[in-house]
Amino acid sequence: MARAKIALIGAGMIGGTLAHVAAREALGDVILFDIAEGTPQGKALDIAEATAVFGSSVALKGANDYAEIAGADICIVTAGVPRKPGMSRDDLIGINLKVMKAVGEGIKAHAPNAFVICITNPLDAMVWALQKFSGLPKEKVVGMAGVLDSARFAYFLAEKTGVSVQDIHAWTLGGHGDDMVPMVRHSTIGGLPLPDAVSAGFLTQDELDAIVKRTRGGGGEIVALLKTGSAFYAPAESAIAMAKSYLLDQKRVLPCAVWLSGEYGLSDLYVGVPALIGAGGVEKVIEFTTNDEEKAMFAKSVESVQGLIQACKDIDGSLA
Ligand code: A3D
Repeated sequence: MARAKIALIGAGMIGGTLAHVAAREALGDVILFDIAEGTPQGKALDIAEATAVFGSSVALKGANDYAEIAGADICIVTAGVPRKPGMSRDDLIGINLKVMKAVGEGIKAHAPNAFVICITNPLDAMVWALQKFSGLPKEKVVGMAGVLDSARFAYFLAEKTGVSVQDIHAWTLGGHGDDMVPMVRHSTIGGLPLPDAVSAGFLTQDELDAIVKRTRGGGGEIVALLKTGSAFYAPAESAIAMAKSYLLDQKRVLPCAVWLSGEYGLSDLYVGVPALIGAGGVEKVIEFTTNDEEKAMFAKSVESVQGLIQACKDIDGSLA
């Protein structure tokens, strides 16, 4: 069977990390695409030389021409600009919306059968716009944010309780903004929902509240430390988990920004919910039961996403 073709649109910090991980895991041949001349070629060559050390038979190539992504099985989009300290994700909308238009048209022309994972911020609005610009089926276009936000939540819980991160299952839903919704009742430590883990003495309620707050600001914490860009290792790993679920038909249930058509009482927008990812793309949306407090937090987060989508429509009339 032919190797999968993985197109990485954007060869910056996340794109380069994606290429490295995809090559190490031998997920398929990698095309690194960017508008910057030399960057994708240099990173592809560097990683290709490393394959001789870690022993992987995949091919890597850098490109500045969309024709090179022809027939890609999967496209992971990080093209655009990241945050600098003091910026919110929403401040990126003007620049990154134009980038999504170019990327969407490139994918439509050359890789219309691909499964597309968008990472560019502000995530929920950019994946919405990318689906519109590309015209690809909605179940084949998803956004990566929930896997990362949930990983941060799980890591902070592991760090505080001393329980292996492997036995912590955390869920974060809603938009990828500071009002995202860490799902305390649905997240578990060794199978115990977090309220029960508090009762059992794994951590105090105050510690749990602080972790929820830290999770919401997790991206900003890294931006403040790095000063020149945003997180890239954990975002790349998160997108790889989604890509593997599609390429290997693993049917994992992962929190992703997906198109909703009635689920959670919402339609016509992308927002983070648990979704089953398999060879068909988004094969099912899982609806968590939510109490009044969770519903209110989710509604607030959705309101922010709707505001960003409206801003996209205001900027680009073709989206209205
Ligand atoms: P960076 O290292 O700047 O890479 C972005 C790359 O995009 C650069 O190499 C640019 O040359 C390239 N680029 C710009 N315009 C175009 C274009 N029109 N076509 C093709 N390539 C282009 O950024 P990064 O890799 O650190 O981050 C990429 C994006 O991911 C940013 O928007 C971040 O905000 C976002 N991000 C999202 C998350 C989520 O969880 C959703 C996490 C971290 C970063």
